[in-house]
Amino acid sequence: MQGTFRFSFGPWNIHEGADPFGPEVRSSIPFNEKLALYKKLGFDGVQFHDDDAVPAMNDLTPAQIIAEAEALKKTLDDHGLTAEFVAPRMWFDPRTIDGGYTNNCAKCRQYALDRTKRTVDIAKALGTENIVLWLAREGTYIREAKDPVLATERIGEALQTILDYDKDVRVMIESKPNEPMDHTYIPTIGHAIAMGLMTSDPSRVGCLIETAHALLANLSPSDEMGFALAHKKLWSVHLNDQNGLKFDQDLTFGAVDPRRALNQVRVLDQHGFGNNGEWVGLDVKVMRTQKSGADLKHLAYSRKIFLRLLEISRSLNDDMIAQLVAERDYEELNWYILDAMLKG
Ligand code: XLS
Ligand code: MG
Repeated sequence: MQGTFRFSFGPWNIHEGADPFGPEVRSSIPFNEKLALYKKLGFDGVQFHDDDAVPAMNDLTPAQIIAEAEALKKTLDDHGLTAEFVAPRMWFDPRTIDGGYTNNCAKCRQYALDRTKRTVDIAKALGTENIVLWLAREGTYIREAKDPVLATERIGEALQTILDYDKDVRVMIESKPNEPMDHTYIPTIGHAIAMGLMTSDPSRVGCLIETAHALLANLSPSDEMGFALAHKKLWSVHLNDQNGLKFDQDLTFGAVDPRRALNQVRVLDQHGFGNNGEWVGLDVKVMRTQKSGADLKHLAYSRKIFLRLLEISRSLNDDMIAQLVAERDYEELNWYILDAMLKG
């Protein structure tokens, strides 16, 4: 079996110019100009946060939000682009700094649920049924601040609210163990998949795996993908790279460990990822000091590296691999893979 690959990214992957520790290093690119760049970079899909699509949504009525999203759908059509998913960006709102669905304050939790319903409205208007939940602040800085049982139940109830709100919507949970919180409640993809079981319709709850998030949990991204594929739950990916256990770096795919990247491409390809319309998302950030004019290369090169690794993976001789595995000659298999990569 082989996969079918088309690529997406979010407008946040073309970054504002400010280095958090220093002066502006490049100028910001307006949203509409970003849309015009997608095709040139080889991408057909756009991933959205709700307020990427409708920036002033907190000040608009539900009907106004839908009207703005419908206007954006026309712009996407003009550019020949497809919306892959919409995600509620709740971690910036003052009401959700201690979490949305797991906030200890009932009014704040209600805001989180209402906001998520608006996210679903935006998704529908943009022509997608996919909602991503990166549960950024659903966790704690100190364990005593929340009850973990209640918090888990509240995330389950939020999922149920989304599924009940729209009968076609599908939720992809994006796990991450830390940052911005010290610990989150959905740290790995096993946790994400288990959350679906707390709802009345687990078939509409899947997941999105981000390379860096798996690495921050000290796990193998390709094995995380394999686990989700075996459960038929891998509905999107955020490929990137990460240099050890630190903040979420979102480096160019394969930049730190090309072999680890090869194994992600390989598991996706060998298990038909994309054949049901899944997208390959590249959640990569420009390097902090990269100047204007050179600040799109992380996207183009991440895609190129994926395709180059795909060629290498497909050139590997499966019979030879099977024979080396049967002989338990893992050192020879190691050499075979490394040699292919160094030649490729
Ligand atoms: C975090 C993600 C995030 C989601 C959507 O790593 O990039 O923005 O994918 O909320
Ligand atoms: Mg991500």
